[in-house]
Amino acid sequence: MKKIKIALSGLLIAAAACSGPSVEKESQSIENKATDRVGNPVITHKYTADPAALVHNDTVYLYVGHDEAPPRKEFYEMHEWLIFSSADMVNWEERAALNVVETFEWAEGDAWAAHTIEKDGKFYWFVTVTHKEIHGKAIGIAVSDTPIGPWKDARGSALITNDMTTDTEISWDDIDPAVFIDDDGEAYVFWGNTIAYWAKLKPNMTELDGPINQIPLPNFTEAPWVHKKGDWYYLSYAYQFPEKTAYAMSKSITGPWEYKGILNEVAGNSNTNHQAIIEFKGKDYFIYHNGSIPTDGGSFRRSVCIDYLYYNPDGTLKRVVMTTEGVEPAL
Ligand code: FUB
Repeated sequence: MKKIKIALSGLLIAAAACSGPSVEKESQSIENKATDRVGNPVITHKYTADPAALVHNDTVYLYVGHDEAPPRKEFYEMHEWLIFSSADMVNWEERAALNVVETFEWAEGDAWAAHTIEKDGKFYWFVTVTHKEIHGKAIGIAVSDTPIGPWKDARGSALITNDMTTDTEISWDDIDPAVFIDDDGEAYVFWGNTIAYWAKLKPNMTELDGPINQIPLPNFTEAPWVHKKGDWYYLSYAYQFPEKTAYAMSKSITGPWEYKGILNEVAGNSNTNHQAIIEFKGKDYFIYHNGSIPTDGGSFRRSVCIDYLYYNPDGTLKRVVMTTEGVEPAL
């Protein structure tokens, strides 16, 4: 057991050490002392990927894709999403699953990245799937009265399909929805691969309310996530490939967005990097995935990890330090 811990620690320390520009020492409270705590990955009995987190009633709900990881397959095999919950960011309980083809009649599989958000007492789970009839990936929505279900298809059809975005030849540009509700109650969906898109949502959360817009972001690959802290809006995203996480800031949800640099380095042996950012009980968290479960973890056998996120006084973000220890229980 000890050997496994040392190997895992080495992998993550190596990932952090590759981080190029130095991390400001005073900003990070990584204690350089021996500890037995192995907090990351936070879930170890299943592979989990593409985390999205929702804070509701003093509980954090984590919505993840499930890498099925059949032997020898080196691509994504994902049929369902899973829900975990925690009251302290450390102890996670598996609560429910949502299967693509059982939920969306118009979809044929591929439970890629998703995001759940609450509005007026209903929970909307925006998901990426493969469309049965319209070539390419598509975005659908499941709805529930609780954060864990039961869920049903909110529209009976896709919200966004590949034929609605024609500026790129690829068929997987309509993936990775991230939804944001602004202080005035207006809702927006961000998504994309290669091109970053956004559109306003109608108050019912299940229809677009206006055109599909593009956001110029350097080296945008996928995985947008939008959050707000104080007066600043943050748009983080997967950058280049293999993916780092970069971010931009704006004073308005509709932009313009100013690129601010790298937020997280390549996450060990995973070529994708998919983040969620939340504040919970007074602390800020960066939730992501890597491939660090011994011995088969990797790009298609991913696992969710959690580390702290820190802000500079001017609102910019300090670079994330990925750790083996993870976070302390939130009180
Ligand atoms: O998990 C499948 C895809 O890999 C996601 O949609 C992307 O964000 C990347 O993590």
